[in-house]
Amino acid sequence: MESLTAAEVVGRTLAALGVRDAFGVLGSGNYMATQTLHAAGAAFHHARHEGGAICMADGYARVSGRVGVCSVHQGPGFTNAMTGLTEAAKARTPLLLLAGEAPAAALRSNFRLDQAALATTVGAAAERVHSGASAADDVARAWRRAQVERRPVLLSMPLDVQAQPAPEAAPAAQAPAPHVPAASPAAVAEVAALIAAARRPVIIAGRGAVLAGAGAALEALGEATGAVLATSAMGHGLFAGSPWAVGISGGFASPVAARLIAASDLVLAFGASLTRWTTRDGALIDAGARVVQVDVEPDALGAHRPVDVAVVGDAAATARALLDAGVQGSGVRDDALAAEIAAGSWRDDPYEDAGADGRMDPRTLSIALDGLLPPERTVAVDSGHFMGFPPMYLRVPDPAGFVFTQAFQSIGLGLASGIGAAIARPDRLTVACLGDGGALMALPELETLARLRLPMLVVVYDDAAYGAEVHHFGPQGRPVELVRFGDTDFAALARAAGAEGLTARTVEDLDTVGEWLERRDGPLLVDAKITPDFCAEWLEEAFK
Ligand SMILES: Cc1ncc(C[n+]2csc(CCOP(=O)(O)OP(=O)(O)O)c2C)c(N)n1
Repeated sequence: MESLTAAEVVGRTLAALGVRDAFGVLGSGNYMATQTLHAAGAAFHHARHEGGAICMADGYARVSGRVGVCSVHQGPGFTNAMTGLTEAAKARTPLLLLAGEAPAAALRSNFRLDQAALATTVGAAAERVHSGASAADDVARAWRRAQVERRPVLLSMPLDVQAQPAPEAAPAAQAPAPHVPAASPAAVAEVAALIAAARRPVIIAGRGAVLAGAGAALEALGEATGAVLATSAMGHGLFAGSPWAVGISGGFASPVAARLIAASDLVLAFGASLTRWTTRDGALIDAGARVVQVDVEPDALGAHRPVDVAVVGDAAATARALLDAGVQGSGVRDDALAAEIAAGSWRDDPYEDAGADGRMDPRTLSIALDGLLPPERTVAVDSGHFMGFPPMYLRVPDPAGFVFTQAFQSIGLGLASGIGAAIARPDRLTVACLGDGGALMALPELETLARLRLPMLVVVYDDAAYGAEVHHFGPQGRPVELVRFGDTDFAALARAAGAEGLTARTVEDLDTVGEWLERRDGPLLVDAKITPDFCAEWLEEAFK
């Protein structure tokens, strides 16, 4: 029998667990495990920075529902991945981060660092390959935790352990289906009573509802109660296509959505933590409204605002339990409401175009993109002032069509999470929407995008500034010259990296995107020059 090392068994076990794609940056500490995983059949997508690699695995997991896999070198390879790891932890992405590790006895190794402590500090779980004999089990345990606990798990591989002989991977046990707690009968009865008394209920579904696959159950609950349907920004797309869906609740809510949500007398939050962003600092929840919050995590209940009924339960299982209990509500879903909702999107909302001097109004740009791009799309969005425009104006087919890396509110994660999403869903056009600041922070992955020849669209909302900061401090009368930059030629940067580049100063300039859509033979970056002067209302409100 062929003799294997622990590192090889790690790779083989991951392949046996069904890993099809892995992302990472190779160094000596993760070389053997990754090479073996690749040799056993998984594609390896090499990033140029570990910060990109981890976001690729995160984006991949978000749109595919599979566990994302990222592989990095020990020490600096691992620390480079920290921001993306934190985002994945806060967004509850099931992900395995494979990392080399200095041997336990190498106390003065340059690479030495308490990786497990760092991982757990940011909300990931930490596991280790303990010995050659246990390597296969160690991998299977880390994998299971990622799935069951819906979070990233670091699997550290000490270099000395990697070299130990190890028994061939036993056929790895697939992780059991995650445990889904339903609400208790008492909680169901309490919520049912509130529903019976409500006249204008609204269901607000968040990322927990997306992770629970609760869309159909919540739509059925909406049917039974007459509720208006909304999502948090993180749940965007969950009710796509429903005539009773008003879109996103919070700062991104259209005037019609805001009116209907604020007029509700019962808020049913499923897997949504009702942050200040989702409630528009509380303004979208009427003072007399009753609030029910359903979440699998007890500590999420009431964390951002008081709730009348706090229910520990999975969003889908709890919605089904309510339906099984025969809940009935008296919300009115009539033709007038349907017509108001149908005509109430942001795209229908009139505005005065603020474009000037060869720079577009970001709303006009977004509406043009929505009309141009095929409906089967994945929209990945970075952070910054611009980040409201894509969710407000670009439709998505379902929640897997929307990757919103805002759990940690870091800029610079959007390009790489888009790359991961594009690899996971080649059947859809991925469009990564970035600010110029976030794009420059992610620049190494422009080379990855070009090298992998991904047929992906990158749109840079380029205001030549850290717009969020300009709009934050400018109105306070503070100087903002430190956060305004000279013009960056992103089209030239794209071409230098091996992608196509286009500079767009008007909507007509986007005609080239239409031509590219016909062939999609590689990535296209659009440097969309937008006016730095227009500030989105949601940001203005937030900074007041
Ligand atoms: C990693 C990180 N650094 C700094 C910030 C603070 N920050 C928030 S928005 C922003 C500006 C982003 O600029 P850009 O990407 O151009 O988007 P814009 O705001 O102009 O739309 C900054 C620096 C952050 N959120 N994350």
